[in-house]
Amino acid sequence: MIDFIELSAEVAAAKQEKAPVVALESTIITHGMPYPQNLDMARKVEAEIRAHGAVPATIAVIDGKIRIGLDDAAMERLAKTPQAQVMKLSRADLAVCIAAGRTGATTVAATMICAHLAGIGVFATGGIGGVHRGAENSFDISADLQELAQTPVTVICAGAKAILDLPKTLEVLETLGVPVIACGQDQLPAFWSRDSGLRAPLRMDDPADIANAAAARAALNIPGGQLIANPIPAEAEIPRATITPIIEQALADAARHRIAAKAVTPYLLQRIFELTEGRSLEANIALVLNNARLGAQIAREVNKLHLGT
Ligand code: PSU
Ligand code: MN
Repeated sequence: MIDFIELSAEVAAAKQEKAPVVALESTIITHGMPYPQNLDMARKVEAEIRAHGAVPATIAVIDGKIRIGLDDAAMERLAKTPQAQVMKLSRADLAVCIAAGRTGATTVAATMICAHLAGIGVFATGGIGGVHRGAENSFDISADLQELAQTPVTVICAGAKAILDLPKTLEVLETLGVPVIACGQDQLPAFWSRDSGLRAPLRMDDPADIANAAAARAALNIPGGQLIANPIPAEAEIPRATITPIIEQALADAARHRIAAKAVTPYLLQRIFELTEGRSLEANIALVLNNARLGAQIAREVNKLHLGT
């Protein structure tokens, strides 16, 4: 393997034993949540995956090395580092961060690239990037969508946030040939809310079916991954009617402060956290844990296919 990739002892042992592994991103830690809740979330998500029979691999670039699986010290260091001091890495930035020996947190796109390099096919997160509202003027479309089109990793999320333009995000995913598969319901979930008001293009409720779909895609030689949209648990959701005006307010504030490019998503998340007095963060943590659980189940099914059991 390329010498700037380092597997943690736990992940290396899992690979050796052919145990199921679930990748996790680090931008959610550095740019998605405040300290100390981010660190607490990162530890709980890993514990949840272990409790469901898989091995977690949180991915980040630390001092120019891609780390697949972080020990607690690295996790804590990352969680405490101010946003301005850690690069937010997407496909465009990964190689530069490594060459410069810097530290960066991987977005969905960069985590998919690193997971695939390490032979990990399942990745659980909160929300993916997508087509931003007003993209017809700003051209702000997350590189996460392109990555899903080309890198064979199954990504479990809770839908896309309503800070994005959800119909446009679905259209771009369809154009790129990315299967968007709702789990447990017909509707596309919208991150903090269970229902976006849009029907998901596809639905699969059984982790074994989701694993089979990934295998069939590979057998057909179709590049790219799958996006699994897993609704937030009912008891943790913020209903759409409650969150909609808050999102509108946060978007208006972002426009007023001329927030652009990579800063948009972190700004909106922080603003919504303030406007909901922390409730958005509680919901965010609940949905990530829920996705970690489903990720572990899917990884176990994928593993059975590989082992032929
Ligand atoms: N959505 C969230 N929390 C996050 C992100 C998205 O609910 O932390 C992060 C993810 O890492 C995602 C990235 O890949 O933001 C997308 O950023 P951009 O829109 O700049 O591509
Ligand atoms: Mn963007």
